[in-house]
Amino acid sequence: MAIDGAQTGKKGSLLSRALSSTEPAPALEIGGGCTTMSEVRVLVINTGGTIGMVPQSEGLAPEANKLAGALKKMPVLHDVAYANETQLYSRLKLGKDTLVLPASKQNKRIIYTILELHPLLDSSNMTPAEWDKIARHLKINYEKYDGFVILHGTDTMAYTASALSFMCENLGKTIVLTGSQVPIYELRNDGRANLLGALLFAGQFVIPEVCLYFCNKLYRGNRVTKVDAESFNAFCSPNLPPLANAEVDITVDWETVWRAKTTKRFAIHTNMNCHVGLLRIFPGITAAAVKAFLQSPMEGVVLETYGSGNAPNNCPDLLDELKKATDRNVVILNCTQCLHGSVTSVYATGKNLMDAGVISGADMTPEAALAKLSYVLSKPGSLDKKRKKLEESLRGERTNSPIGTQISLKDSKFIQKIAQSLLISCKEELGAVKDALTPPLACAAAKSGDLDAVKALRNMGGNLSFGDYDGRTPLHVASCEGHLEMVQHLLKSGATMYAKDRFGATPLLNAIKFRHHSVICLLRTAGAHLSSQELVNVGTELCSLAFNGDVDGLRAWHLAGVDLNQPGYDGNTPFKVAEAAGHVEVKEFFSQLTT
Ligand code: ASN
Repeated sequence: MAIDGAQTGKKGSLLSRALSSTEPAPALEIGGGCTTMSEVRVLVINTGGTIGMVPQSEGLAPEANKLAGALKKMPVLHDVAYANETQLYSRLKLGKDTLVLPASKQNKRIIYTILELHPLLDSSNMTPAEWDKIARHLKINYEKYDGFVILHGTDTMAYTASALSFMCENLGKTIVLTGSQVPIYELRNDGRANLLGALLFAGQFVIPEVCLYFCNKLYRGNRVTKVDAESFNAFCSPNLPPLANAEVDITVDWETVWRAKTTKRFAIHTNMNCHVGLLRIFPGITAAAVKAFLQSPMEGVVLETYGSGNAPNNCPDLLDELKKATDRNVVILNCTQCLHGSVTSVYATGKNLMDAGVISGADMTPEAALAKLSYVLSKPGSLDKKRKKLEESLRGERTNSPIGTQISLKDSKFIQKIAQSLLISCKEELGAVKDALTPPLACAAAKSGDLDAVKALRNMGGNLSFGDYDGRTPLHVASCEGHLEMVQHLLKSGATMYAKDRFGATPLLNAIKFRHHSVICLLRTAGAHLSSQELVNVGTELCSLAFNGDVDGLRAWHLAGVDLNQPGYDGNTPFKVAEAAGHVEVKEFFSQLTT
C-alpha cells in the first residue's frame, strides 16, 4: 500500500488529500497478469444481506448471481470505458465478477472482484460455520489483494465482525464489513454509498483491523452493535469513537487504530468453541433458570447484567448456581445491559458476582464478549491462562487502563519549543506539528539504529507507520540499513510492512536491494511479500546479478521467495548467463538450491 497520508495516515487525513496525493498506488499480482502503478485490488466477499435482496413471495431474500451484473450498470461503481480501454479483463485474466471504480482525482483505480458465497444468507441464518468460510477466503486471498470488503446482513453483522476480529490473527490489511438497510437495486438506497465507502477504505487505507463501515462511519468491528432497524444509521460504537468519519473529508483517527504488534504472519483461527451463550438477567429470574442454562455442555456464558455489572444479591440460590458453575470451570463473563459504560465493582450487587468467580467484561459489547469467549475457549492452554486472556484487550475490544502513563507529544519539551517558535497553541496545530515531525525524526532514528529514540517517539504518541515526503517509513529505512533489531522493534510496535514509498518499493524490496539477508528472513516470517509491480523485470535483474557473479544478491532474491529461474529480457535464464560468463560460484549456488 502506498505510504501517503491517506494510506497509513496522518491524523485527520483528508479524502481530498488522499485523492490528490502524488504517491503511486500499489500494484498486485493477480492471476498471472499485472496491475499498473495506479491500480489497487480489493476482494469483496458477498455473504448476503439486504444489500443484495429482492422481494420474493415470503418477503425480502438474497438473490444469487445478480449483484456483479447490477453493479456494472451503476457508473459510480463501475467504469466500463476504463475496463475496455485498458483491456482490464484480458490483461489481468479476470472474470466478469470484477469491476473497477471510476478514477480518483489522482487517477487511481480500485479494481474489485466479487466473490459470492453459496448460499447467500439473510444474516439471521449466519452461524460460526459461515465465519470459518469467510476466514478461509481471507486467508487464501490475503496476498493477492490490498484490502477486503465483506458484504453482510446488518442483523448479525456485529457478531460476525467481532468473531472475525479474533479469528484474524496478526492482521496487516484492512477488512471492512458493510451492507445496507435497503437493497441496492432500489432507487433510494444506502447500499451504494456504503459499498463505495467500504471500497475506498479497503483500497486506499492501511487500517489493519476488522472494521465495519456504515452511514459514513468506519468503526472497529468488535465495538459495534446494531441499534436501529429503520434508520440508515443502524450501528453505534458506544464505548469507542469511530476510527474514521467520511464526511466532506475523510478523517481517520490514526491514534485509535489498533495494530497487531508482532513479527508473526497473518493466520486465521477457525473452529471456535460453540458451547457458549448469552444470558440476560431480568427482574425475577430464577435460580432454576440460571442453573438450566449453565448445564453441560455449556463452557462459557456472557452474563448480561444491570448498570455497572450488577445482579440480584438477595437471592442466594442464584449466586450459588453461578458459583457452582464457575467451580465446574464454566467461564462467566460479565457485561452490562447498558449501551454505554463499563462493568465495575462499585456496588455490592456487582462485587458479589466477582466473588462467585465471574470475570469482568469491562466495556465490551455482548457480541464481542461472546465472540471472545468462543475464541479464547477454543485455544489450547490452561483455564487460568484463558481467564487472564479474557481480561486483556486482544484486539482493542475492551478498554483497559494503560500500563504506566503515556507521554503525549504535546507534553514533549521539544515539540513545545517548536510550537512556541511557530506561534502554535491550539491542539489541532500541535497535532499537525507532531505528525509532520514524527516521520523524519523516526526515519533518522531508524537509520542510525537508535532504538531508544524510536521508543521515545512512540511513547510521545508518534505513529511509526507514517511515511516522510517520499513515503518512506522507518521500516523502509531500517530495512535498507539492515538493522535487524530495529526492524523487529518496529514490527512489534505495529509498523506496517505493506507500506510503499513513492517509488513503489516495500521494506522487503529495500532489504533485498541492500542484501540484508537476516532482515529479509524476518520480514518474510512476518508475512511480507513483493507486489507484481516490484516483480516487473525481475528476470533481467537476476540475469544481471548472475552476469556479475553476485551470489549475495541472488541469495537475497531467493530468500525473498522469488523464483531464480525467471528469464531475462532476451529469454536467457540467470543460470545460463552465469554459465556463459564463467561464474563457477554462481553455478554452485544454483546447484545447492536444487539439491
Ligand atoms: N435481515 C437482513 C440481514 O441481516 C437485514 C439487513 O441486512 N439490513 O440479512
